[in-house]
Amino acid sequence: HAADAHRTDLMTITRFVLNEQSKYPESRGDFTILLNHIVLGCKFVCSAVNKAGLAKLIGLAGETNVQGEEQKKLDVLSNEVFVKALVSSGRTCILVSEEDEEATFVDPSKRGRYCVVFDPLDGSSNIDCGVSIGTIFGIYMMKDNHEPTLDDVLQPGKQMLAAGYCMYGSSCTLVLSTGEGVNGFTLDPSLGEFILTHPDIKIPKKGKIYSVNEGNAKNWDGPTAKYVEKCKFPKDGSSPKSLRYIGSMVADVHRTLLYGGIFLYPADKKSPSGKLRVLYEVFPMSFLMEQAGGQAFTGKQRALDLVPTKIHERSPIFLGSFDDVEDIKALYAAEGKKE
Ligand code: P6P
Repeated sequence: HAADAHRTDLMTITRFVLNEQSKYPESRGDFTILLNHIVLGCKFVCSAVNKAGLAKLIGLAGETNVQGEEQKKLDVLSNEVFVKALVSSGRTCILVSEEDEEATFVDPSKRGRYCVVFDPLDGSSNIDCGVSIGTIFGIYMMKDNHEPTLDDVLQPGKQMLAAGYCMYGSSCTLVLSTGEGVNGFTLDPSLGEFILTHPDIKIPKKGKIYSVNEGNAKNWDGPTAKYVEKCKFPKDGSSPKSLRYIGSMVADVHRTLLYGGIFLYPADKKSPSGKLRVLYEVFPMSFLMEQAGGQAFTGKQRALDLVPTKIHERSPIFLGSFDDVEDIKALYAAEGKKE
């Protein structure tokens, strides 16, 4: 029976990636090993995040825990777990984390060919109120086999081999693309395995939702203001879009990917480059959107064409359903013609 086959034919994320990688005869399993270590990090964070509330309740996560040790902030702890997992994989040479000012250059004895950029716990300010948060990551291959340098991670997003996020919410969902579409996996805690639950995710061509922090409206530029106005007061007689804004990028992007619509973090007078970071927020989410049939735009260009010059550089971002992003691109193009 199909249902039984599904139950006994467990498509775990490891098996899924092994299947994908087997198409490349030259692959030696390095990517699969790297991914397994990222998955290990996600499992750890999922468990820690779910306990955080309880730990706080029973005083574990106060200033000190029952062992009298200084309780680490969850994002610091998550960062340490990911750095250690990635280094111990023996497949990485450079790591860039939102939590670390400088890039980590892996010791030559443990070095591999991959560069991983990640935000170990994005949106962590939302933990205390139980809002979903997440890990975001992107993977580059080092540019050439010389001594690794920052140039190996200052590559445009279109050079990424893979990108994904893990959302810690009502369930723990890992969404991944290795360049051949987007697939979603849900952690089965009884197995400790991520099981394929959302095969071949495609974002709706057009959506009914816009997602932006309206509190910044005073500082928006013309095209963004015009676009949001169009969402609320459509001139073509169509119904207004709904506003959904969680304030946690992984949650807002995950909803956009599954339901369609557009997520915006525009530039504004206070932050001319917007707020979100290029390497480990904008690029991975833009990579996923394009792989799912959507698109991602910075206000000036295709997001994945951007060439970063600093590892913590920011960029404005408009991403989501293909047609919705087209609409805002048209407004920026019209603005450009005026100048
Ligand atoms: P604002 C969370 O702090 C974060 O980095 C993203 O996860 C989220 O999309 C954004 O900032 C929210 O920013 O300015 O709307 O609170």
